[in-house]
Amino acid sequence: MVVEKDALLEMVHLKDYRESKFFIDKTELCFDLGDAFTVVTSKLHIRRNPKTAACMTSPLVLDGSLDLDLVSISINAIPLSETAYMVEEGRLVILKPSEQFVLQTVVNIKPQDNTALIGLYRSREMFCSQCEAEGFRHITYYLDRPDVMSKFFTKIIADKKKYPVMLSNGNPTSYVELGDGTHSITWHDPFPKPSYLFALVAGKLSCVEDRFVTLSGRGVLLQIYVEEKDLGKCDHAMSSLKKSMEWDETNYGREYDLDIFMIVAVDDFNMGAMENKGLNIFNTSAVLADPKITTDASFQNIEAIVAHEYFHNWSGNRVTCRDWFQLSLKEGFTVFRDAQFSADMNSPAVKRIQDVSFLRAHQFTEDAGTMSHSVQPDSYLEINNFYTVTIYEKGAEIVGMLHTLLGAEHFRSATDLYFGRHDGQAVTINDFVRAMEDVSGIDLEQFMLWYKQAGTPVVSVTSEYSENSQRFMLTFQQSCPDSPGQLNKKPLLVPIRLGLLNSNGEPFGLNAVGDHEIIFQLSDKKQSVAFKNISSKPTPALLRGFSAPIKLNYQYSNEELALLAAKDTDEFVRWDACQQLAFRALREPSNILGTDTCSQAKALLTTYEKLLSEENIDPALVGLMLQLPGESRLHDKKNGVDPDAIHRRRESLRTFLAGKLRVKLEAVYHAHKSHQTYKPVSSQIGLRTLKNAVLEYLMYTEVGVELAWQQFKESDNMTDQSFAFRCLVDCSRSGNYARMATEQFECQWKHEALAMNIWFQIQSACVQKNTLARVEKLLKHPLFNIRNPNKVRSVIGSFCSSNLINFHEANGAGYDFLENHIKMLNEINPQIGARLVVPLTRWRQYIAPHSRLMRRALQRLSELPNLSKDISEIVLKSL
Ligand code: B3K
Ligand code: ZN
Repeated sequence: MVVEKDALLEMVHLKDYRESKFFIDKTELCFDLGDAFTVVTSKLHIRRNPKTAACMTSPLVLDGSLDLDLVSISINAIPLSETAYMVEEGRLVILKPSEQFVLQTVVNIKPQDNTALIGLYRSREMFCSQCEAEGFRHITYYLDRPDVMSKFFTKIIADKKKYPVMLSNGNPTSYVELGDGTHSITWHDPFPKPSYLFALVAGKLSCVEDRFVTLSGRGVLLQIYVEEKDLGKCDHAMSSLKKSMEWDETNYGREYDLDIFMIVAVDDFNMGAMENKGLNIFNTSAVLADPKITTDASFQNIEAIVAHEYFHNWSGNRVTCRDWFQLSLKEGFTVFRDAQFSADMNSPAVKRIQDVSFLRAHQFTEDAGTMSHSVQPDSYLEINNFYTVTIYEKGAEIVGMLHTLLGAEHFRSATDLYFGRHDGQAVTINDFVRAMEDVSGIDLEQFMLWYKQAGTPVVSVTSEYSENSQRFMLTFQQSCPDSPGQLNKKPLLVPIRLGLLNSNGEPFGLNAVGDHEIIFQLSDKKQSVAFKNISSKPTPALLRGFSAPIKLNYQYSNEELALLAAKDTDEFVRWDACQQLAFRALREPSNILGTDTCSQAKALLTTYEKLLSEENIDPALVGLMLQLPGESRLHDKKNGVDPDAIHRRRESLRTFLAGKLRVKLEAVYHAHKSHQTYKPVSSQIGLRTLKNAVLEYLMYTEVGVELAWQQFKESDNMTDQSFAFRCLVDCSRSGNYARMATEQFECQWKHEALAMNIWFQIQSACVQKNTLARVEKLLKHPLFNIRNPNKVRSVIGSFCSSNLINFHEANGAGYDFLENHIKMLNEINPQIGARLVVPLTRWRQYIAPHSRLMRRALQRLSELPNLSKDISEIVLKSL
């Protein structure tokens, strides 16, 4: 890794953490929202931290930014002389602060020019804010760090007609009509909070209301604010919110604490949503739902995000992070909580398989690349680059392992202890794990390495069976590849849930009490476990439920994998056995497909045949098992990746399977058409998942286009309509139908921004030749807007991350395309640019000329003057 000197100087290190020398007990803000600029007056009640009293002479350094135009400054109502303070690189330095004082600053800011969408900005006609992680410093001078917690009073003044609704955290305390066409409102949040949880919204918004009565009988007003045209699309989010509130009471004993809980939907938002205290701000895509424009996946996503942000009220807000190195303390834990919730609301098996699939496709890849970092990183240049799948999803897996090791009961006692012990505090991952230790008595010192060591551990398993002694032994050996800055890693504590099956798929008793499943705790580099009274050679079902985020290798025969796929009690193991068979088939040269020698493809075919005839199996599971590993998983190699060959092989295998299974597939397709009114419930979702998985295969046969076209025309829901649309767009023989579907879709949905995102996204991901030209055209479409992150993700993101065959066109046009758009985003929205540049950073994995051309694009980016911290951290680490 070569990181330039200047960049290194700005790195923030965990080892440098020091307590704040000052506290802010009370924060009084006044926002005067104007068209030309906004005036922010802040009155901070500041006090020295008695613990750091040794530094009595140290100045007060407030975070700020170049966006702040300082108008006036006073201490205890007396204007400050110019020699008493400095403004340096955006920061405000008070040279000789006293023990306790009130600092008042007035700054002007221009939210209308804020395209980075960090701090206070405008989205269409409204004002809104995003402060995590360090956005508050773009609003006013402050100690913008999570361990400085303060009570906020926020007054908002604005034109009454343009901004009838003005919101902030907590409860409204006073409202005044100011007579000159403006009005003001004051909000008070009684819970001390860090600045990253501050929020402000003002605009012409309508709201849907409901009520929730908490376990202890307190009434809470629930409000979802949207544009008037979207009022009919809030029911799903509202019911998800009520379910989340009830679930958190039942499962974690957590009650909501304010009188109001508000959600606001905004169009321009860098991510999904934000858990600001009492005032969650959401991307419209994470709130608005209607069967006609929302897919099953989005319905489930909305439910999960609403829950996630709501759960943060305790895991994140009431108990927050001491510093940003502890980010996974709130994110990993909250993802774990929302996954439990989604499992309870829907199908636990499907949820687990989806999560593992996501982890393998994204986190394992991240961990194998140049941005690999531990769940508690040691350093960062730009904290926004660390809102990663490692911090979130691997972090959640670690909490899941704690749950496995402690058992549900102890785990719950430990979270009770954690919330009770640290309520109102800013704490560390260590504090969380300590609560787990204190309750269970388990020594978790070795376990803590999961937070410290980056990389995906590999566990290789071998077995030995002795017929004479009826003994079966499993030997586990663990290792973890080196990652940037981390060599020679130590063995981890890995919980491995397992069982043994006989040749009929029945379970063996594994111990004296006859348990069919155990959790083997691997803690050494190499360790064995033996089972007695095993009357025939068993097939081990390993890592049930994906009990640890590892790569597990065991030399199964095809027959053993087929047995697991058909018979194991654990759905994850069944699905994973199919994936392994598919990987084997995908490695087979495509020219032997259909001949007698394609033994791997045939093994997969036999398994699929059985699966399609099986009764009493969840259709969703069959749908998932039929899906071959995505192309991106096949790119997941250290070197030698040939995107063209991978694409061709996968297409050939699908053609082969579709040809052989056609009759069955057609029958399944027709049998699973639902005639019920659409509902996003798991029973129906399962049917649609299977039906569409089957349709995808049928596109490789002569009946596909007709079926997809029928489905496109007749469906009454976006899941089926968009799936059929995707099938037609991607299919080489759909001819006029693809064009007609594209036109009809646009004509039908041009007034629905969220539906049009799907339209953009499907076309940009089209695997047919010349898609880049089509993407260039989409960028000129009147509905495309480079300032809107959803649109950028739908077109540029979709092309560069999901359309591997076109992005990696051998002439390098895809790479140049991305480079040019990163340059634009560097000026407009660096955070989004940094997310999008990642595919280029994998250049080492590819064969020539890809690797050279990708690297060249990165090199040119690195030479750009004014390259943002966000993008340069990713680019420089990758070169
Ligand atoms: N906490 C926010 C993410 C903030 C991202 C800042 N770049 C949403 C969430 O995880 O719930
Ligand atoms: Zn979160």
